Amino acid sequence: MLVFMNEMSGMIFFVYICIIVIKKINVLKMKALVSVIMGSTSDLPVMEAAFKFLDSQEIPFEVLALSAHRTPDEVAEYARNAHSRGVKVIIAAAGMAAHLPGVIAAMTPVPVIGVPIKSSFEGLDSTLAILQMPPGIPVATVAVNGAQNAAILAMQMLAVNDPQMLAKVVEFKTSLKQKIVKANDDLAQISYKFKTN
Ligand code: C2R
Repeated sequence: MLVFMNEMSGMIFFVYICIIVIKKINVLKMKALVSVIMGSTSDLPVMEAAFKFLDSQEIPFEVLALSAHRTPDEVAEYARNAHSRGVKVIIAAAGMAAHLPGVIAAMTPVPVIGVPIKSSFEGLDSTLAILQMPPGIPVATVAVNGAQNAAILAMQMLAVNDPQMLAKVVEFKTSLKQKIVKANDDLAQISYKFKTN
């Protein structure tokens, strides 16, 4: 009996490992719909909010470090080929003199969302560098360190042509409402002599 149970648990463990490996292989075979680029791995802690959101929505994404200043040739090659690799939206994050999103936008038909990273001057330098694009080359700019909003906007862009993605957007927006409903329930518990609700 004990031997049989040991064999069974071994078998279950083997099947479990197989499922994990197959899932991972399937993800590796997927084409990224969203490409997340950052000027440096020092931007990574901020950008993790975007990865978490895309992962939670099961949107295939890739992550790369590229710099218009330090790797201009690689940026050009990346930007010129992104659309033919199936990338639908690019999120580009950079701090300081943040030329990366604009340079990428100049070389791709794919919409670019810029995330200004707060690394100096409270992020004002990178915000202006990303936001103040000349006519003809727009970069959709989110708030300083607004990585999650960049990912949400990317999902909304994907939803334009995809009813399943649109359903995810609607579900996400509904979840935001629930948060405020709960907040008001919590606030109702706070009591003060002159508080009327
Ligand atoms: P390091 O921490 O590597 O010195 O980078 C990066 O995004 C980062 O926030 C400091 C900051 O420089 C930014 N960076 C850019 C570009 N490349 C790197 N703004 C670019 O090409 O625009």
